[in-house]
Amino acid sequence: MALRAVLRNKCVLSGLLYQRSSCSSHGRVCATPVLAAQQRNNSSSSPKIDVNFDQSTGVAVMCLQNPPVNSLSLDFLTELCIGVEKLEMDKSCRGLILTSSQPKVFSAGLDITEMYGKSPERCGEFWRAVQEMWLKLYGSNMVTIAAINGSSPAGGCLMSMTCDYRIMADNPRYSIGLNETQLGIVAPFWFKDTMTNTVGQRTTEVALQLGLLYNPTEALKIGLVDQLVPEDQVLATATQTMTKWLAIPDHARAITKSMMRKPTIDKLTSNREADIQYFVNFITKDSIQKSLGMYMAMLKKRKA
Ligand code: CO8
Repeated sequence: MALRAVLRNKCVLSGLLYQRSSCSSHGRVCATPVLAAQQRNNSSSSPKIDVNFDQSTGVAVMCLQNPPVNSLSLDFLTELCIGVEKLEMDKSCRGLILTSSQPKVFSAGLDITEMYGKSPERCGEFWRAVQEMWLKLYGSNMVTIAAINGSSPAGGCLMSMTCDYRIMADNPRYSIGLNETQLGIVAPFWFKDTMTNTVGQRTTEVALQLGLLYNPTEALKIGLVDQLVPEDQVLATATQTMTKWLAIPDHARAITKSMMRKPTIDKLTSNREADIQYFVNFITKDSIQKSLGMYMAMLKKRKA
C-alpha cells in the first residue's frame, strides 16, 4: 500500500513542467575535480541550472548558477522544477546533490525584486513556483543532499532543509537561517513546518521570531546542518555521503521518508490556493512593500 503511494507520487511528479530530456553530452557541466573524474553519460544544460547526471552511480549534481547570488526568480524556479522533475522521472537517477557555482553563496533566497512593485497576478504566479519548488524537493523520492558551499538565507535555507542531509562549508563568514522577520515579512506556515521538522519547535520559535541567521558552527549545534567540512571538500563529502544513503534499499528508504514528510506536504497541497491568496494580499500591502524597498536599499548601501 505504502509502496504504491510512493510509486503514485512518482507519477504525479510528471506534472505540467515535465519535458523529456534530450540530454546532450556536449552540455556545459559544473566543472569540479570530483565531477571531472566521473563518467558523464547524461548531462543537460540551461542558463541558470547545470545538471550533471552520472548514470554509473545514479547520482545527479545540480549546480545553481544564477549570478550574482542564486536568488530564486520565477525563471530560475521554473528551470529548477523542470530539472528536478526530469531526474525524478528517470528511474536510473537515485540521488540528487544540490550545490552552487556562485562564490560564497549557496542561494540568497527568494528574489526580492519578484516581490517588489509587481502586480498581484505576477506575485501569484511567482508564489505558485515557490510552492512547486518546495513540493518537488521535499516530496522527492530520490536521496537529496545539500552541499552548502556559501551563505543560505531565507528561501536558500528552505531549499537546503528540503534535502535529506546538509553539508556546509566551515567558513564563519557564511550564514544560514530563516531571516524573514528582518525584512518585515513572515515565513509562511510550510517554511515554519519544514524548520520545525528539522530542528524542533522551541528552536524554530526563537529563530523565526528573531529572524536568526546562524554561522556554520551554530547551525551544526542546533541541527540545521548535519556536517561541516572545509570549503574545498563540500562536494566530495556530499558524494561520499550519498554512497552511504544509496546503500539502503530505495523502496524502504523512500517509504520511510514519505511517512515522515507526508503530513507536512499534505497541509500545503490542501491549502495551496489559499496560501497563494494570502501571500498576494500580504506582499502587495503598502507597508510590506515599504519594508521590502528599505531592505533592498540597505543591501545596496551595505555594498557601497
Ligand atoms: N533578491 C534579489 N537580489 C538580491 C538578493 C535577493 N534575495 N540578495 C542579494 N541581492 C542582490 C544585491 O542587492 C546585490 O545587487 P547589486 O549588485 O545590484 O547591488 C547583489 O545581489 C549582490 O549582493 P551582495 O553584494 O549583498 O552579495 P554578497 O556576496 O556580499 O552577500 C548574501 C550575499 C549574503 C546572500 C547577501 O546578498 C544577502 O544577505 N542577501 C539578502 C538575503 C535575504 O535576506 N534574502 C531574503 C529573501 S526573502 C525569502 O527568501 C523568503 C520570503 C518569504 C516570503 C513570505 C511572505 C508571506
